[in-house]
Amino acid sequence: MELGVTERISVTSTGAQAAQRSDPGRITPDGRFVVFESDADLAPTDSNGVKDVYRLDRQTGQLDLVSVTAAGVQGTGWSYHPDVSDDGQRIVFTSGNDNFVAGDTNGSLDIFLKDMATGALTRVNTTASGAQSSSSNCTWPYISGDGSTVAFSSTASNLVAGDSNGDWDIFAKEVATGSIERLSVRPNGGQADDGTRTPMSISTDGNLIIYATLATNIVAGDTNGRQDVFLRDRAAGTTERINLSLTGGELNDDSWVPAMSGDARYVTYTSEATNIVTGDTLGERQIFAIDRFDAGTIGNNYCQTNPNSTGAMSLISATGSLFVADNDVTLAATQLPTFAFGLFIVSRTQGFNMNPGGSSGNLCLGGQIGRYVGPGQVQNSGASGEIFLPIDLSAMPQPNGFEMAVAGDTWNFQCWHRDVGAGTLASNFTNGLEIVFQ
Ligand SMILES: [Ca+2]
Ligand SMILES: [Ca+2]
Ligand SMILES: [Ca+2]
Ligand SMILES: [Ca+2]
Repeated sequence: MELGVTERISVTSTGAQAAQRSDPGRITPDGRFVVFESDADLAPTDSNGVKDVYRLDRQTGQLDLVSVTAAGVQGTGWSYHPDVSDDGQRIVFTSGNDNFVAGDTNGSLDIFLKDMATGALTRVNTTASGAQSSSSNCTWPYISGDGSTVAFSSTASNLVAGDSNGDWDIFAKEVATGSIERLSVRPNGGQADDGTRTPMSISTDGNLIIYATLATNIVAGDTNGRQDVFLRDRAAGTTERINLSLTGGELNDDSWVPAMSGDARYVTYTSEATNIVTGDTLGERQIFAIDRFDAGTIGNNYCQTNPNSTGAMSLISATGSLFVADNDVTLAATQLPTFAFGLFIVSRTQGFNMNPGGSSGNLCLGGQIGRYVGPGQVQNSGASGEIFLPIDLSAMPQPNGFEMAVAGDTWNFQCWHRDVGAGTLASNFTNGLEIVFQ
Protein backbone atom coordinates (compact mmCIF):
# COMPACT_ATOMS: atom_id res chain seq x y z
CA MET A 1 0.00 0.00 0.00
CA GLU A 2 1.20 3.46 -0.87
CA LEU A 3 1.00 5.97 1.95
CA GLY A 4 0.40 9.19 0.02
CA VAL A 5 1.39 12.63 1.24
CA THR A 6 -0.19 14.31 4.25
CA GLU A 7 -0.18 18.08 4.44
CA ARG A 8 -1.13 20.42 7.27
CA ILE A 9 -4.06 22.60 6.19
CA SER A 10 -4.64 24.83 9.21
CA VAL A 11 -1.61 27.06 8.88
CA THR A 12 -1.26 30.82 8.46
CA SER A 13 -1.12 32.64 5.12
CA THR A 14 2.65 32.40 5.26
CA GLY A 15 2.61 28.72 6.17
CA ALA A 16 3.42 29.23 9.84
CA GLN A 17 1.92 27.00 12.52
CA ALA A 18 -1.42 28.18 13.91
CA ALA A 19 -1.40 29.58 17.45
CA GLN A 20 -4.65 27.88 18.44
CA ARG A 21 -6.90 24.96 17.56
CA SER A 22 -8.69 24.34 14.27
CA ASP A 23 -11.74 22.18 13.83
CA PRO A 24 -12.96 19.83 11.13
CA GLY A 25 -14.13 21.24 7.85
CA ARG A 26 -15.12 20.04 4.41
CA ILE A 27 -13.26 19.42 1.20
CA THR A 28 -14.50 19.82 -2.38
CA PRO A 29 -14.83 16.59 -4.42
CA ASP A 30 -11.80 17.52 -6.56
CA GLY A 31 -9.72 17.99 -3.40
CA ARG A 32 -8.81 21.57 -4.31
CA PHE A 33 -10.61 23.60 -1.65
CA VAL A 34 -10.77 22.93 2.08
CA VAL A 35 -12.97 24.99 4.40
CA PHE A 36 -12.45 24.83 8.15
CA GLU A 37 -12.84 26.85 11.33
CA SER A 38 -9.99 28.11 13.44
CA ASP A 39 -9.60 29.90 16.76
CA ALA A 40 -6.31 31.28 15.48
CA ASP A 41 -6.19 34.47 13.39
CA LEU A 42 -4.52 32.80 10.42
CA ALA A 43 -4.82 35.59 7.82
CA PRO A 44 -3.51 39.19 7.96
CA THR A 45 -7.10 40.39 7.52
CA ASP A 46 -8.16 38.54 10.70
CA SER A 47 -7.45 40.38 13.92
CA ASN A 48 -10.59 39.66 15.94
CA GLY A 49 -9.08 36.96 18.13
CA VAL A 50 -12.11 34.70 17.77
CA LYS A 51 -13.10 31.64 15.77
CA ASP A 52 -13.51 32.25 12.02
CA VAL A 53 -14.09 30.25 8.86
CA TYR A 54 -11.28 29.87 6.33
CA ARG A 55 -10.88 28.48 2.84
CA LEU A 56 -7.59 27.05 1.63
CA ASP A 57 -6.99 26.66 -2.10
CA ARG A 58 -4.62 23.68 -2.12
CA GLN A 59 -3.75 24.34 -5.75
CA THR A 60 -2.48 27.89 -5.31
CA GLY A 61 -1.81 27.87 -1.57
CA GLN A 62 -4.11 30.91 -1.17
CA LEU A 63 -5.75 31.13 2.26
CA ASP A 64 -8.89 33.28 2.49
CA LEU A 65 -10.84 34.52 5.50
CA VAL A 66 -14.46 33.57 4.70
CA SER A 67 -16.36 35.02 7.65
CA VAL A 68 -15.95 38.66 6.67
CA THR A 69 -18.18 41.07 4.74
CA ALA A 70 -17.43 42.26 1.22
CA ALA A 71 -16.26 45.54 2.78
CA GLY A 72 -13.85 43.68 5.06
CA VAL A 73 -15.86 43.98 8.28
CA GLN A 74 -14.79 41.22 10.67
CA GLY A 75 -17.05 39.43 13.10
CA THR A 76 -16.95 40.05 16.81
CA GLY A 77 -18.10 36.55 17.78
CA TRP A 78 -17.65 33.02 16.57
CA SER A 79 -18.20 31.84 12.98
CA TYR A 80 -18.13 28.07 12.55
CA HIS A 81 -19.61 24.86 11.04
CA PRO A 82 -18.67 25.60 7.41
CA ASP A 83 -19.83 23.71 4.34
CA VAL A 84 -18.81 24.33 0.73
CA SER A 85 -20.23 23.87 -2.77
CA ASP A 86 -18.43 21.46 -5.09
CA ASP A 87 -16.70 24.30 -6.97
CA GLY A 88 -15.47 25.83 -3.71
CA GLN A 89 -17.11 29.19 -4.46
CA ARG A 90 -20.12 29.17 -2.12
CA ILE A 91 -19.51 28.64 1.60
CA VAL A 92 -22.12 28.57 4.35
CA PHE A 93 -21.52 28.80 8.08
CA THR A 94 -23.16 29.56 11.41
CA SER A 95 -22.44 32.81 13.24
CA GLY A 96 -23.69 34.78 16.20
CA ASN A 97 -22.34 38.03 14.77
CA ASP A 98 -24.90 40.79 14.41
CA ASN A 99 -22.67 43.09 12.34
CA PHE A 100 -22.43 41.05 9.13
CA VAL A 101 -25.68 42.29 7.60
CA ALA A 102 -27.86 45.32 8.28
CA GLY A 103 -30.92 44.66 10.43
CA ASP A 104 -29.61 41.63 12.34
CA THR A 105 -31.46 42.28 15.55
CA ASN A 106 -32.62 38.78 16.48
CA GLY A 107 -29.83 38.19 18.98
CA SER A 108 -29.56 34.63 17.69
CA LEU A 109 -27.29 32.40 15.65
CA ASP A 110 -27.81 32.89 11.93
CA ILE A 111 -26.71 31.12 8.74
CA PHE A 112 -24.55 33.08 6.32
CA LEU A 113 -23.58 32.43 2.71
CA LYS A 114 -20.28 33.74 1.37
CA ASP A 115 -19.86 34.05 -2.38
CA MET A 116 -16.09 33.82 -2.81
CA ALA A 117 -16.25 35.14 -6.37
CA THR A 118 -17.98 38.42 -5.45
CA GLY A 119 -17.14 38.60 -1.77
CA ALA A 120 -20.84 39.08 -0.96
CA LEU A 121 -21.92 37.86 2.47
CA THR A 122 -25.67 37.29 2.88
CA ARG A 123 -27.95 35.83 5.54
CA VAL A 124 -29.96 32.83 4.31
CA ASN A 125 -32.12 31.83 7.29
CA THR A 126 -34.79 34.26 6.24
CA THR A 127 -38.41 34.00 5.17
CA ALA A 128 -39.33 33.96 1.49
CA SER A 129 -39.85 37.72 1.69
CA GLY A 130 -36.46 38.24 3.33
CA ALA A 131 -37.52 38.83 6.94
CA GLN A 132 -35.07 37.61 9.59
CA SER A 133 -35.84 34.51 11.63
CA SER A 134 -37.37 35.04 15.04
CA SER A 135 -35.22 35.01 18.14
CA SER A 136 -34.32 31.36 17.82
CA ASN A 137 -31.08 29.77 16.79
CA CYS A 138 -30.33 28.41 13.33
CA THR A 139 -27.42 25.99 13.10
CA TRP A 140 -25.56 23.37 11.09
CA PRO A 141 -25.88 24.62 7.52
CA TYR A 142 -25.29 22.35 4.53
CA ILE A 143 -25.03 23.54 0.94
CA SER A 144 -25.82 21.39 -2.09
CA GLY A 145 -22.90 20.54 -4.35
CA ASP A 146 -24.25 22.82 -7.08
CA GLY A 147 -24.53 25.71 -4.61
CA SER A 148 -28.25 26.15 -5.26
CA THR A 149 -29.68 25.12 -1.90
CA VAL A 150 -28.82 25.68 1.75
CA ALA A 151 -30.32 23.39 4.40
CA PHE A 152 -30.14 24.03 8.14
CA SER A 153 -31.82 23.33 11.48
CA SER A 154 -33.82 25.88 13.42
CA THR A 155 -36.30 26.39 16.21
CA ALA A 156 -37.54 29.58 14.55
CA SER A 157 -41.30 29.52 14.08
CA ASN A 158 -41.62 32.24 11.44
CA LEU A 159 -39.57 30.85 8.55
CA VAL A 160 -42.58 29.15 6.97
CA ALA A 161 -46.30 29.43 7.64
CA GLY A 162 -47.80 26.97 10.11
CA ASP A 163 -44.69 26.09 12.12
CA SER A 164 -46.27 25.79 15.53
CA ASN A 165 -44.56 22.70 16.91
CA GLY A 166 -42.20 24.76 19.06
CA ASP A 167 -39.45 22.35 18.14
CA TRP A 168 -36.44 21.95 15.87
CA ASP A 169 -37.16 21.55 12.18
CA ILE A 170 -34.96 21.46 9.12
CA PHE A 171 -35.37 23.90 6.26
CA ALA A 172 -34.12 24.37 2.69
CA LYS A 173 -33.45 27.83 1.22
CA GLU A 174 -33.18 28.37 -2.52
CA VAL A 175 -30.31 30.79 -3.06
CA ALA A 176 -31.55 32.08 -6.43
CA THR A 177 -35.19 32.74 -5.53
CA GLY A 178 -35.10 33.12 -1.76
CA SER A 179 -37.93 30.62 -1.38
CA ILE A 180 -37.80 28.46 1.74
CA GLU A 181 -39.51 25.22 2.72
CA ARG A 182 -39.66 23.01 5.77
CA LEU A 183 -38.30 19.51 5.10
CA SER A 184 -39.12 17.67 8.33
CA VAL A 185 -42.79 17.31 7.55
CA ARG A 186 -45.31 14.58 6.91
CA PRO A 187 -46.20 13.61 3.33
CA ASN A 188 -49.29 15.83 3.53
CA GLY A 189 -47.17 18.72 4.80
CA GLY A 190 -48.35 18.30 8.41
CA GLN A 191 -45.92 18.82 11.27
CA ALA A 192 -43.70 16.16 12.77
CA ASP A 193 -44.49 15.06 16.32
CA ASP A 194 -40.86 15.37 17.42
CA GLY A 195 -37.96 17.65 16.60
CA THR A 196 -35.38 17.22 13.88
CA ARG A 197 -31.82 18.43 14.20
CA THR A 198 -28.74 17.86 12.13
CA PRO A 199 -26.60 16.14 10.94
CA MET A 200 -28.21 15.71 7.59
CA SER A 201 -26.98 15.40 4.03
CA ILE A 202 -28.11 16.98 0.76
CA SER A 203 -27.78 15.76 -2.82
CA THR A 204 -25.70 17.66 -5.37
CA ASP A 205 -28.81 19.08 -7.05
CA GLY A 206 -30.41 20.06 -3.73
CA ASN A 207 -33.50 17.95 -4.28
CA LEU A 208 -32.89 15.03 -1.91
CA ILE A 209 -32.15 15.39 1.80
CA ILE A 210 -31.64 12.70 4.42
CA TYR A 211 -32.02 13.27 8.12
CA ALA A 212 -32.69 11.38 11.32
CA THR A 213 -35.56 12.00 13.70
CA LEU A 214 -37.45 10.46 16.59
CA ALA A 215 -40.74 11.69 15.09
CA THR A 216 -43.21 8.83 14.70
CA ASN A 217 -45.61 10.35 12.17
CA ILE A 218 -43.36 11.05 9.17
CA VAL A 219 -44.27 7.72 7.56
CA ALA A 220 -47.06 5.28 8.33
CA GLY A 221 -46.18 2.33 10.55
CA ASP A 222 -43.31 3.93 12.47
CA THR A 223 -43.90 2.22 15.79
CA ASN A 224 -40.38 1.33 16.89
CA GLY A 225 -40.03 4.33 19.21
CA ARG A 226 -36.51 4.78 17.84
CA GLN A 227 -34.75 7.42 15.79
CA ASP A 228 -34.88 6.53 12.11
CA VAL A 229 -33.37 7.84 8.87
CA PHE A 230 -35.61 9.53 6.30
CA LEU A 231 -35.15 10.64 2.70
CA ARG A 232 -37.06 13.74 1.58
CA ASP A 233 -37.67 14.25 -2.15
CA ARG A 234 -38.48 17.96 -2.47
CA ALA A 235 -39.67 17.84 -6.07
CA ALA A 236 -41.95 14.87 -5.47
CA GLY A 237 -43.02 16.06 -2.01
CA THR A 238 -42.46 12.56 -0.63
CA THR A 239 -40.57 11.17 2.35
CA GLU A 240 -39.51 7.54 2.85
CA ARG A 241 -37.80 5.75 5.71
CA ILE A 242 -34.64 4.14 4.41
CA ASN A 243 -33.02 2.44 7.44
CA LEU A 244 -34.84 -0.86 7.18
CA SER A 245 -34.24 -4.38 8.42
CA LEU A 246 -33.22 -7.41 6.41
CA THR A 247 -36.88 -8.12 5.73
CA GLY A 248 -37.87 -4.53 5.03
CA GLY A 249 -39.29 -4.02 8.53
CA GLU A 250 -38.48 -1.56 11.30
CA LEU A 251 -35.15 -1.46 13.10
CA ASN A 252 -35.03 -2.50 16.73
CA ASP A 253 -32.79 0.35 17.92
CA ASP A 254 -31.76 3.94 17.12
CA SER A 255 -30.05 5.20 13.98
CA TRP A 256 -28.12 8.47 13.70
CA VAL A 257 -25.75 10.60 11.64
CA PRO A 258 -26.90 9.81 8.10
CA ALA A 259 -24.65 10.81 5.21
CA MET A 260 -25.29 10.52 1.48
CA SER A 261 -23.24 10.66 -1.71
CA GLY A 262 -23.98 13.62 -3.98
CA ASP A 263 -25.85 11.44 -6.48
CA ALA A 264 -27.94 10.10 -3.56
CA ARG A 265 -26.99 6.55 -4.47
CA TYR A 266 -25.08 5.67 -1.31
CA VAL A 267 -26.26 6.35 2.24
CA THR A 268 -24.42 5.54 5.47
CA TYR A 269 -25.69 5.77 9.02
CA THR A 270 -24.80 4.69 12.53
CA SER A 271 -27.11 2.31 14.38
CA GLU A 272 -27.29 0.04 17.39
CA ALA A 273 -29.99 -2.11 15.76
CA THR A 274 -29.22 -5.81 15.45
CA ASN A 275 -31.68 -6.68 12.68
CA ILE A 276 -30.05 -4.86 9.77
CA VAL A 277 -27.71 -7.61 8.60
CA THR A 278 -27.46 -11.31 9.40
CA GLY A 279 -25.21 -12.45 12.23
CA ASP A 280 -25.16 -9.10 14.07
CA THR A 281 -24.89 -10.00 17.76
CA LEU A 282 -22.87 -6.97 18.83
CA GLY A 283 -25.65 -4.60 19.94
CA GLU A 284 -23.18 -1.70 19.80
CA ARG A 285 -22.99 1.30 17.49
CA GLN A 286 -21.96 0.23 14.03
CA ILE A 287 -21.82 1.88 10.63
CA PHE A 288 -24.11 0.64 7.85
CA ALA A 289 -24.24 1.52 4.15
CA ILE A 290 -27.10 1.36 1.68
CA ASP A 291 -26.74 1.21 -2.11
CA ARG A 292 -30.13 2.68 -3.01
CA PHE A 293 -29.91 1.46 -6.58
CA ASP A 294 -28.89 -2.07 -5.67
CA ALA A 295 -31.93 -2.89 -3.62
CA GLY A 296 -31.82 -6.60 -4.35
CA THR A 297 -34.89 -6.90 -6.48
CA ILE A 298 -35.16 -4.41 -9.35
CA GLY A 299 -37.81 -3.61 -11.94
CA ASN A 300 -41.61 -3.70 -11.91
CA ASN A 301 -43.84 -6.60 -12.86
CA TYR A 302 -46.72 -6.09 -15.27
CA CYS A 303 -49.08 -8.15 -17.42
CA GLN A 304 -51.45 -11.00 -16.59
CA THR A 305 -50.17 -14.56 -16.44
CA ASN A 306 -52.03 -17.87 -16.42
CA PRO A 307 -51.39 -20.79 -14.04
CA ASN A 308 -48.97 -23.41 -15.35
CA SER A 309 -49.46 -27.18 -15.01
CA THR A 310 -48.49 -27.08 -11.32
CA GLY A 311 -51.34 -24.70 -10.62
CA ALA A 312 -48.88 -21.89 -9.75
CA MET A 313 -48.16 -18.75 -11.74
CA SER A 314 -44.75 -18.65 -13.43
CA LEU A 315 -43.01 -15.49 -12.21
CA ILE A 316 -40.14 -13.33 -13.44
CA SER A 317 -37.92 -11.10 -11.29
CA ALA A 318 -34.49 -9.52 -11.44
CA THR A 319 -31.73 -8.66 -8.97
CA GLY A 320 -28.71 -6.41 -9.25
CA SER A 321 -28.28 -2.77 -10.15
CA LEU A 322 -30.39 -0.29 -12.13
CA PHE A 323 -27.18 1.45 -13.22
CA VAL A 324 -26.21 0.37 -16.74
CA ALA A 325 -22.64 1.26 -15.87
CA ASP A 326 -22.65 -1.52 -13.26
CA ASN A 327 -23.79 -4.08 -15.88
CA ASP A 328 -25.12 -6.20 -13.03
CA VAL A 329 -28.55 -7.70 -13.72
CA THR A 330 -29.61 -11.32 -13.19
CA LEU A 331 -33.02 -12.46 -14.41
CA ALA A 332 -34.90 -15.16 -12.51
CA ALA A 333 -37.92 -17.26 -13.48
CA THR A 334 -39.50 -19.06 -10.54
CA GLN A 335 -42.44 -21.31 -9.76
CA LEU A 336 -41.93 -23.05 -13.11
CA PRO A 337 -42.83 -26.71 -13.67
CA THR A 338 -39.82 -28.85 -12.74
CA PHE A 339 -37.38 -30.07 -15.40
CA ALA A 340 -38.91 -27.80 -18.03
CA PHE A 341 -36.86 -25.97 -20.68
CA GLY A 342 -37.16 -22.22 -20.73
CA LEU A 343 -35.59 -19.08 -22.14
CA PHE A 344 -35.84 -15.35 -21.53
CA ILE A 345 -37.11 -12.92 -24.14
CA VAL A 346 -36.64 -9.15 -24.25
CA SER A 347 -38.12 -6.09 -25.95
CA ARG A 348 -38.15 -2.33 -25.64
CA THR A 349 -41.94 -2.54 -26.04
CA GLN A 350 -44.67 -4.02 -23.88
CA GLY A 351 -47.59 -5.85 -25.46
CA PHE A 352 -50.30 -8.41 -24.80
CA ASN A 353 -50.91 -11.44 -26.98
CA MET A 354 -53.19 -14.05 -25.43
CA ASN A 355 -52.23 -17.74 -25.94
CA PRO A 356 -49.85 -17.14 -28.87
CA GLY A 357 -49.32 -20.27 -30.97
CA GLY A 358 -51.62 -22.23 -28.70
CA SER A 359 -49.55 -21.54 -25.57
CA SER A 360 -51.35 -21.71 -22.21
CA GLY A 361 -49.84 -18.36 -21.32
CA ASN A 362 -49.74 -14.80 -22.65
CA LEU A 363 -46.97 -12.95 -24.44
CA CYS A 364 -46.37 -9.65 -22.64
CA LEU A 365 -43.89 -8.17 -25.11
CA GLY A 366 -44.53 -6.29 -28.35
CA GLY A 367 -42.45 -4.73 -31.12
CA GLN A 368 -39.01 -6.20 -31.77
CA ILE A 369 -38.59 -9.24 -29.52
CA GLY A 370 -35.15 -10.74 -28.91
CA ARG A 371 -34.39 -14.14 -27.42
CA TYR A 372 -31.62 -15.22 -25.04
CA VAL A 373 -30.60 -18.36 -26.93
CA GLY A 374 -26.81 -18.12 -26.74
CA PRO A 375 -24.60 -20.87 -25.31
CA GLY A 376 -26.03 -22.05 -21.97
CA GLN A 377 -28.91 -19.56 -22.08
CA VAL A 378 -31.69 -22.06 -22.79
CA GLN A 379 -31.94 -23.78 -19.44
CA ASN A 380 -33.72 -26.60 -17.65
CA SER A 381 -35.70 -25.55 -14.57
CA GLY A 382 -34.52 -28.66 -12.70
CA ALA A 383 -35.93 -29.94 -9.44
CA SER A 384 -36.35 -26.39 -8.08
CA GLY A 385 -38.41 -25.15 -11.02
CA GLU A 386 -36.17 -22.07 -11.38
CA ILE A 387 -34.00 -20.52 -14.07
CA PHE A 388 -31.43 -17.77 -13.52
CA LEU A 389 -29.64 -15.79 -16.21
CA PRO A 390 -27.03 -13.02 -15.69
CA ILE A 391 -27.42 -10.75 -18.71
CA ASP A 392 -24.98 -8.43 -20.50
CA LEU A 393 -26.48 -4.94 -20.75
CA SER A 394 -24.02 -4.05 -23.53
CA ALA A 395 -25.47 -6.83 -25.71
CA MET A 396 -29.26 -7.02 -25.53
CA PRO A 397 -30.40 -9.58 -28.13
CA GLN A 398 -32.71 -8.15 -30.77
CA PRO A 399 -33.93 -9.62 -34.08
CA ASN A 400 -31.40 -7.56 -36.07
CA GLY A 401 -28.43 -8.06 -33.75
CA PHE A 402 -27.31 -6.90 -30.32
CA GLU A 403 -28.14 -3.48 -28.88
CA MET A 404 -26.63 -1.65 -25.92
CA ALA A 405 -28.80 -0.56 -23.00
CA VAL A 406 -28.17 3.05 -21.96
CA ALA A 407 -29.27 5.16 -19.01
CA GLY A 408 -32.90 6.17 -19.40
CA ASP A 409 -33.78 3.07 -21.42
CA THR A 410 -36.77 0.91 -20.56
CA TRP A 411 -36.42 -2.80 -21.34
CA ASN A 412 -39.08 -5.46 -20.78
CA PHE A 413 -38.40 -9.11 -20.04
CA GLN A 414 -40.36 -12.34 -19.89
CA CYS A 415 -39.59 -16.06 -19.67
CA TRP A 416 -41.16 -18.59 -22.05
CA HIS A 417 -41.04 -22.22 -20.90
CA ARG A 418 -42.18 -25.68 -21.88
CA ASP A 419 -44.93 -27.22 -19.80
CA VAL A 420 -46.56 -30.63 -19.69
CA GLY A 421 -49.82 -30.88 -21.59
CA ALA A 422 -52.05 -33.57 -23.03
CA GLY A 423 -49.32 -35.26 -25.05
CA THR A 424 -48.49 -32.05 -26.89
CA LEU A 425 -45.61 -29.58 -26.70
CA ALA A 426 -47.42 -27.25 -24.31
CA SER A 427 -45.86 -24.02 -23.15
CA ASN A 428 -46.46 -21.09 -20.84
CA PHE A 429 -45.04 -17.67 -19.92
CA THR A 430 -44.15 -15.81 -16.78
CA ASN A 431 -45.60 -12.36 -16.19
CA GLY A 432 -43.63 -9.40 -17.58
CA LEU A 433 -40.87 -7.35 -15.96
CA GLU A 434 -40.12 -3.73 -16.83
CA ILE A 435 -36.74 -2.26 -15.91
CA VAL A 436 -35.96 1.44 -16.33
CA PHE A 437 -32.19 1.80 -16.32
CA GLN A 438 -30.25 4.71 -14.82
CA1 LIG B 1 -10.35 35.17 13.93
CA1 LIG C 1 -28.29 37.20 14.57
CA1 LIG D 1 -40.48 24.23 14.39
CA1 LIG E 1 -39.02 5.58 14.57
